[in-house]
Amino acid sequence: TAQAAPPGDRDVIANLWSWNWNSVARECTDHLGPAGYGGVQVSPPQDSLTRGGAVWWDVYQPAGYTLTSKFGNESQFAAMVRACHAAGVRVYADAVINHMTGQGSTSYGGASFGKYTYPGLYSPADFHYYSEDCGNTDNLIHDGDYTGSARNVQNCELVGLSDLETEEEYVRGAIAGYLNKLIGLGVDGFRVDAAKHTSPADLGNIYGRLSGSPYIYQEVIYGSGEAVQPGQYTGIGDVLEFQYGRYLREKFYGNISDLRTFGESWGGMQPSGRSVTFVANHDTERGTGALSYKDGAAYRLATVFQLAWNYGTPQVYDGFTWSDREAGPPHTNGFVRDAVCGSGWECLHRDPAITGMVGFHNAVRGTAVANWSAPNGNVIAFSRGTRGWIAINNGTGSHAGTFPTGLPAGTYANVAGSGTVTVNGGGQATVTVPAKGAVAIVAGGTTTPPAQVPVTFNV
Ligand code: LAG
Ligand code: CA
Repeated sequence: TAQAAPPGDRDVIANLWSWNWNSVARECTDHLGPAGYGGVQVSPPQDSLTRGGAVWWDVYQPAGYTLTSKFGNESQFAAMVRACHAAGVRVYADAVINHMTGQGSTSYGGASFGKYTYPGLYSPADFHYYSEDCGNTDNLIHDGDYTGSARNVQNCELVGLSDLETEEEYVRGAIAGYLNKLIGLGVDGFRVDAAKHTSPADLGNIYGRLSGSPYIYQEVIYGSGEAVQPGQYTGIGDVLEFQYGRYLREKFYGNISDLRTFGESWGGMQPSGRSVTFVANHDTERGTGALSYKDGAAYRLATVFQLAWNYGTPQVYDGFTWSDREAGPPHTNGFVRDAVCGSGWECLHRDPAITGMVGFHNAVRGTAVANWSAPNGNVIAFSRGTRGWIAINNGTGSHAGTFPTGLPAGTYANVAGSGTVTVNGGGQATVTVPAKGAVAIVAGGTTTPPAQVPVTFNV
């Protein structure tokens, strides 16, 4: 199969991580479609180890490829895909295909298994452990392997998870069979989990067996000087751009005026057309290198910037709120309960500033950044061609100023906040940008401010 292009005119992906299928379906219909999101990423749909709801990470330990999981069953999954499609939202599934579960014996779907033995699917000969392709005697990936050995990063076990021998014909066929089953249910593409731990040759072979032309974006975490690099995977699909969120954290805690040249020229970043960007994901929000909902207004503002900037395919993250890094989402007997925004769930994607900026992003597609100005380190403003203009203030006090907007004279609604902006005959606007806030306008956009919707964002 040819490499699929990133999604078309509505390309923003909501990452509804750990949401159950019924809730994703409801969200597509009621919020994602109406707001202009073009896709939704859903959690791993295959059966997995269960730890009875205590942890979130059991779903990254596949027990088989049937579709009863902590998020619902196959018919709920299929109904979700139909609901999202009816709302104009494509569905991308988190594909855990590098490994199988490395522990336990009980799954959500009621399968019984042991390490290296998953009845009816894989037996010991299907794992690197038995082929002795890993260079470490304990069969684990060690920290030092990342800079030294692509072989070990790809053939040893990631945190002790049973590493599939993806060079093998049977394994490639079984993985492709699973992904094709999802495609048969209407899935439009995949976030490939732990792609760094499977060689591009093996993944390329597997992708070549897929029906249709799914959109594929791969998790290859960039590390300076490492043996496995994201650029080794951009010939077979897109990549999740990990440097993007690292830099945004640095600049939103420093000077956002540094962002003037932000993009491919920055260390470790991939070409815009091959990158899926995110301010946070489920791993980075539990680490220290990226912003998360716990950063409050700076996190929201970084997401506003992401949707305005001309780089990559933006993904907006939304998981559940937490204090224990390992704790699972609200559940009953391990099965995830319906998501309730403002009560255990983050729901940044519903924030009016964010939905307004999804509309902005869609409206300015294909235009370059112009009319840059940065009156101080905390305030930036720029246009996207002559289609949209935004001012962002990361400071703790409001900022008043006059800016070139590139837009025709008129009165525009502020899609990133409230009120209106008047552009004069010379294309200039005099605005007050609120502290930790933004003012954004779109050519041809309504001149009537949108009704104020209750803010559901949880800070
Ligand atoms: C990923 N990308 O490469 C996911 O984004 C990441 O969240 C996954 O790790 C990882 N790959 C495997 O799919 C998560 C947790 C780990 C957890 C793992 C498997 O961050 O902590 O490991 O999922 O469930 C857990 C225990 C380990 C144990 C391991 C195997 O935390 O201590 O060794 O299970 O039993
Ligand atoms: Ca591997």
